[in-house]
Amino acid sequence: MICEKCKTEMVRYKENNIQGWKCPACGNITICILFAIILCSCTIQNSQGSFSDADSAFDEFFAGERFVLSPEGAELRVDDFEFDESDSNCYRVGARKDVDNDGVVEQIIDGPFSNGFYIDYNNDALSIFPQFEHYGNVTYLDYDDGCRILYWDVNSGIQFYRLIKMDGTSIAEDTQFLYSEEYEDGDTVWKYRINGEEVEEEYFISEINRLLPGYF
Ligand SMILES: [Ca+2]
Repeated sequence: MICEKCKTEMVRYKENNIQGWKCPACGNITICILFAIILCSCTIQNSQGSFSDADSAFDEFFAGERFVLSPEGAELRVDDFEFDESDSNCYRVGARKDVDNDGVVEQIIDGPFSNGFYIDYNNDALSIFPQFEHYGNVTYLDYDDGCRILYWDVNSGIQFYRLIKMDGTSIAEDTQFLYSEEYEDGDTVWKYRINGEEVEEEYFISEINRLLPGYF
């Protein structure tokens, strides 16, 4: 590097944590301030867990270089999962998106069938989420105010939906909708429940449309 002031060849300069180039002729020091800013920037990103940190960690998991903690605390490697993009019985690599709304991407794993989970990156460790009870199918929905996780199960006599909004590792919103066919006094009737409490059909529909706009 050439000194901008006197055009002399500069030499490497290092003092404490500051590095750069110093001109042996005029004493001009360059780069060191910029370098200090870069160091500072990297430290901030690492402490929060940046997108690139998470991406690298997921890549290392798929390369077999990292384990992921199961909800039970087991250290699982990629070989502990059977991945096959063409087989619905197997796990499939899904999208990377900010499922838990903390500003850092998660790795979604789809399958088997319509099930799935996501891998969270936090404090340089990978963990499987959800760590709460998991129902059947899972869908990830993007809304203006953040991602929602929808667990759902539908068969002839029951429709179940659990809508969750995560705030990092904690649950910010959790609503369960149950629409089921039941026998009552010898007749078959449909019952509507929100978080276990029976409600009127009209209210049930308005709430499910309010919390899942555009879904049905
Ligand atoms: Ca996240």
